[in-house]
Amino acid sequence: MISTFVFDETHDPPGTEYGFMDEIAAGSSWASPQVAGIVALMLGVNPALTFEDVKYILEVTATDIGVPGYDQWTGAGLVNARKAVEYVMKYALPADWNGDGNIETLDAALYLIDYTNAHAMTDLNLDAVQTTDDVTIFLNSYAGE
Ligand SMILES: [Ca+2]
Ligand SMILES: [Ca+2]
Ligand SMILES: [Ca+2]
Repeated sequence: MISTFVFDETHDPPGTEYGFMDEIAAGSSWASPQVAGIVALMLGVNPALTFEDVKYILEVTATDIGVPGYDQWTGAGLVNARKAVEYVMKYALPADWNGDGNIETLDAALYLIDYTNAHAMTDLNLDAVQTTDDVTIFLNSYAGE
C-alpha cells in the first residue's frame, strides 16, 4: 500500500539485507511504524473508522511520488499525516468544513467549492466517487442531523 521502498542494488539473497529484512519486506517494514502512528491519530479523532476507511483515507491523502498514480515501488505514495487527519475530521463532522469549531455559512460555501473542484475529501461516504449523495451527507451534517 504505502511504503518507503528501498531500492536493492545488490540483490543480496533474501534475509541478508539489513540483517533481518529481505528485499520484499524492506518497504513495508520501514513504513509500518510511521503508518501505525498516523492511524492512531486518525482513530483518536474517530474511533469508529473501519480498517477499510483508514486504508482508503491513507491512500487518497498520500502524496504521489515516482511513476504517476499508484505504482509498484511506492504504492499510493508518501503517507501524509496532516491530510489524513484532516480528512478524518471532515468525515466526522462535515458541517465544520474548515475545522475552526464553528458551523456557519462559510463552511457550506467552502464545501461546495471543494466539491465543484472535485476535491477528494468531499467524498463523504468514502466510496471513491463524488456524487450528490456526498452533498446530502454534508447538508444533513450542516442541518445538525
Ligand atoms: Ca506513484
Ligand atoms: Ca467552520
Ligand atoms: Ca462518495
